Amino acid sequence: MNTGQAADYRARLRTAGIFSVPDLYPPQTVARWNEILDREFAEKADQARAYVGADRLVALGIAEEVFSTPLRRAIRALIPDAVLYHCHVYETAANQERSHIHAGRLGGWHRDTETIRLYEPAAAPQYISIFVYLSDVASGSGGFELRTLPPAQAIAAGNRSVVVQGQAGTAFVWNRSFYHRATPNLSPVRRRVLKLSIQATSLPNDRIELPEFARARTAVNPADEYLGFLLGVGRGGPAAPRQLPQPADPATPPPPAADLVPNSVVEVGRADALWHRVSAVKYRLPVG
Ligand SMILES: O=C(O)CCC(=O)C(=O)O
Ligand SMILES: [Fe+2]
Repeated sequence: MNTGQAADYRARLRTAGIFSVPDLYPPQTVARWNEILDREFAEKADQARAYVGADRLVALGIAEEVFSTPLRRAIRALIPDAVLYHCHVYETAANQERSHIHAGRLGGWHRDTETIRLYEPAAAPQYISIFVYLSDVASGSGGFELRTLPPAQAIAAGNRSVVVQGQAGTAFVWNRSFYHRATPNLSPVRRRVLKLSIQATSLPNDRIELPEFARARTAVNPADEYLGFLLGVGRGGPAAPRQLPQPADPATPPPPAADLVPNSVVEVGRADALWHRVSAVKYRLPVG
């Protein structure tokens, strides 16, 4: 394990909450996935939000390429015994004036509920997502936005944020405990994202037992022990204890991180922000 790079990743996720990983995948690899995924999504083009799940990604041979050697190194550096929580590609509708998720309040700004209670500002980030844009995301095309301030401070108008923009293949890692949202996709193109979330094996994980992951586990190449581990093979099983496979090349560093510089500010109404603070107190959430 390259401890310097791991410490750098974690420090970035604790402070700014986000960093990018330049050139994680060759453009031709991303283009090939998209050709395959175009067929998967063709029949779902009328759905406001459409998914291709972990099981399909394994069956289509995409998962094997997604979990490339550099990505495996990055995951091990972030959370050594990581298990997946999300592993899918999703598309969100074009020509929208609102965020595709949690749009009703705070303009879509939220923290992922399951991450809130265990959030500790000084600890290593426990809930992490890795996004790879599979469509080009420019200004107005529904980019992911994250407030670059730790969440112990309640969200307020004028806080700095980053809206991630970039071509298909743009990869970034973010702390799910931070405030974030999807900006409205005003553009005429559906936004396509590969979404992976990871967390330590010991944490509650209601999603890894879903049929999507159960099917992925039966389809994964049994010789690929680390991918099996990520997909939860052996979890809770009575047979062989779940062993974390050793990396073949522990001394090789994971890919370097790069800054994502704040390029926007949070826009929320005063009444919304006040309502949010009050409900945080009511539910004893560590906010405000
Ligand atoms: O689709 C997005 O940009 C944000 C989705 C989101 O809120 C999440 O992944 O937790
Ligand atoms: Fe979220």
